[in-house]
Order: sequence, then C-alpha cells, then structure tokens
Amino acid sequence: MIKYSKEVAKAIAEKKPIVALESTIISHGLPRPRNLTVAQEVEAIVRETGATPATIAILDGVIHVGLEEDQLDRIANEDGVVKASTRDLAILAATKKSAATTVAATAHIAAMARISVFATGGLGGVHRGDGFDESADLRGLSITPVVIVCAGVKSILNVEATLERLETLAVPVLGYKTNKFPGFYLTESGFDIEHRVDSATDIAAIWNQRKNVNTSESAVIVTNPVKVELDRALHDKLLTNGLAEADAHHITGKAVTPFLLEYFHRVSDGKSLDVNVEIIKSNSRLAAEIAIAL
Ligand code: PSU
Ligand code: MN
Repeated sequence: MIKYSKEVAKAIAEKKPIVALESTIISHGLPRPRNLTVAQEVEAIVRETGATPATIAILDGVIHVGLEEDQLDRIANEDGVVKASTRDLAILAATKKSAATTVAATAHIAAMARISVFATGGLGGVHRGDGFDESADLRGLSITPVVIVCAGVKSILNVEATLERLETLAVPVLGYKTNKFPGFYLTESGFDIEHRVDSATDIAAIWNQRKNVNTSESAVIVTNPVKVELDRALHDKLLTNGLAEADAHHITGKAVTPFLLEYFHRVSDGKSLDVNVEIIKSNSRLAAEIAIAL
C-alpha cells in the first residue's frame, strides 16, 4: 500500500535513520509560495543532521512515504489537496484523491512504514470555546508508536484541557531541556512538565524501555520550546481577535486550525509565520538527532 521515494527506499534498505514529516503543515498551515521553500528547507535540515526525510502524503489515492520534488510541489500548490486524518485514508485510497496528512494520519502511516521518529510544528488538541472539538491527533497518538517532536500544542487551543486528555490517554510528555510545557508560538504555555530530558540519548533510553513495561503502543511526545517567541502582547491580541473572527465566520470542524493559523500569519504581517517556520526547523533537527540516537 505504500510507495517510497528513492531516497527513503535506500535508507530503509541500508537501515539508516529516517524522520517522518507531515504534510498538512505544508498544504494548510503555511501560505504559498513559502510553504514549498520551507518544506524543502526542512528536508535539507534532516539530511544535514544525518538522517533521511520522509514527507508523508496521499497522491491519487496512494500513500507516499518520502516525496520526489514534483510530488512535494503538488502538495504545496495543488488546489484539490485536502486535509486528511486517519479516518480518511481508506476513502482516499478508494476514490484515488490526493491529500495532505495531519499528525494523526502521518503518525499512523509512519508506524506502518516502521519509522519511529516524526517531526511537526504544534500538536492538535482540545479546542477553546463551548463547542466540543478535540483533534484526532490525541486519540491517534494514544494508539501509535512514534516519538513525535513538537513545540507543544498550538496556542490557539485549550492547553490545560489538552494536557489532561494526554494524561487520560496515557501518552507520555517530555520537555526537551525544559520543565515548562512550551506554548507553540510562545516558549512557555504556563503549565509544567514533570519529565525533563536533556539529550537525544535520554529520549532513546525512554523509548527503549517501553517494551519492558508493556507501554509500547502509544506515542512519546517530545516538546521542544521555540528559542525566540512571538511578542506576547501581539500573540494575545491575535488570539482574542482570531477566535472572534472564526466565530463570526462560523468556521467549524477541520477548517478551524487552518483558519486561525492563516489569521495569525496575515494579521501579524508574517511575524507568526517566521516563528512557525523556526519551530518546524528546530523540531526537525532534534527529530533527526533522536532518529540517529535510536
Ligand atoms: N503544526 C503546525 N501547523 C499545522 C499543523 C501542525 O505548525 O498546520 C497541523 C497538523 O497537521 C495537525 C493539525 O495535525 O494541524 C491539527 O488540526 P486539527 O486541529 O483540525 O486536528
Ligand atoms: Mn476538530
């Protein structure tokens, strides 16, 4: 069911470290034309660090693990590319449509391909507000064995409720060189993390112990705080106004996250975009180091 890129097929054959990368961030998280450049830069960072990048997406109903140049271009620029979660995979395969994969779907496919390390920007989680909206990323990570590197959960979410859900779902959360849960655009979200790790080897040691204690079925979340955060006053203003705007436009379901990210990037005149790009780059570098340590 999986089509591998030439580079990823070679890395598998040679048992080299591989890092899975998601594609919704490219198609629905970053604006054109910068989305394609960033996707290429992130792959380059993984290579420079000594691992092989495997950007995951669905093209014409086929699961791709690793994209050739023209395929990455399709994900970045084709209008018909939808945002797909795990539940959509069979539908896409049957209808031969193309889609970018969310954290949940990418982790699912990475596990299918026996890739254990995955880098993204910010996880999905429990949304703010009265309407019940919880990202499929949470349930997905509770049943999918991957190390996922992120900058926490997106700050547009209810971070406290998301942390509680991760506890309920028995998904371990580690702070990379920090005891504070990162806040995506912000270095700290205001919540603590119990478990700090200081190196890729620390993370590999935890990963390797899981089979001994029979907890190998879930993901391990590694949170990597962004070094230079978005101005806090600007962040809070964007958040309040962005949530009101989403409400006024009756944005619901899977459109909520792309809408809010686009709002942040547009209204901050690209300031939030620069931070988002830094997040993805830094997470990809750390993910490559972890893949090598594993
Ligand atoms: N991280 C980013 N930008 C993104 C995402 C993550 O920096 O666009 C995507 C991921 O694909 C994640 C999705 O799975 O947002 C969450 O969407 P939702 O809240 O609808 O589950
Ligand atoms: Mn949702």
